[in-house]
Amino acid sequence: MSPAKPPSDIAPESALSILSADQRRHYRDHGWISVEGLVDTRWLDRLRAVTDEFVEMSRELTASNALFDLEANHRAADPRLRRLSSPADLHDTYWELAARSVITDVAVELLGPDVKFHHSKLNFKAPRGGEEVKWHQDIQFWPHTNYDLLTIGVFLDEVEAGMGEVGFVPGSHAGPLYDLYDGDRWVGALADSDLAAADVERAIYPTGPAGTITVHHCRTVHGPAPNRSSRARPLLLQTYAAVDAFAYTDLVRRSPHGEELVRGKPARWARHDPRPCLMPPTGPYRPIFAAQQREDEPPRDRA
Ligand SMILES: O=C(O)CCC(=O)C(=O)O
Repeated sequence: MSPAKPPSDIAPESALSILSADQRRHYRDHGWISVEGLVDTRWLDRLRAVTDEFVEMSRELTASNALFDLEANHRAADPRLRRLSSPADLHDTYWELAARSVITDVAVELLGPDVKFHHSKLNFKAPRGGEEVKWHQDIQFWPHTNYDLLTIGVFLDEVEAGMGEVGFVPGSHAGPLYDLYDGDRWVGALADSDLAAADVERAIYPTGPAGTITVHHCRTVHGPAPNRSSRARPLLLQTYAAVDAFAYTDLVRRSPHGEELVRGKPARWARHDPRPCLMPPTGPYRPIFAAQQREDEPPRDRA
């Protein structure tokens, strides 16, 4: 017999819980939460040191590649990165944060007890104009048999209003999935005509000191804002899945830690949510920024 879905009631918190029952309820009802200063200074120092090394490496590049997604005005003297792709596959420090830290505990408290890592990315949002990410939902980029996936963002530096903080539309995880195609073309963003229906005006934009985390559900509508400040806004994002959510695409199957179990036991049964999911086009991987800015064809992305 196939296992039943775990009850969605909020379990009482234990002495070891990272999140309070109220925070877990907020995530369930609103599809996002933020927790100020959760990641400690020791972690932040390690993460920043490794990140500085990757920024140094990017100086010699003149074009984006599989690891580094560069802004058009990236220069050796003034490195402007949009994204470092799959950091958890590139350095043990990022992987340790994803797999064995307070962040993993948060993923387990919201999805658990059995949880897989899916993928990670580090979005830099460079100062003075660092590129916006348009309104979107994540799951259409990497559809699964159900919707028990979430992404945890860690602020590597303080984020104040105007620094390109991400906005989340409360309750949108329980609403429709939007079409991220424009006609036949995958654009990875909601159509302008859907923005009113998605009520993006109601979005909440969490700010906070370095170490603050945001957690958003894979159906939550979230997006944009360019960085107008004079500081970069490095946001380290890691995505997790309940073990019985199985991917329909092979996006991370070749990445070293893609779909690796981080807590509990693997699943033998896939759990299927009856709600349909939009599929991204097949083809080579292309970063979200390129898709949304229509920098090139062909189409495919991991959000
Ligand atoms: O970095 C950001 O501002 C947004 C990130 C995001 O929504 C994404 O990469 O899916």
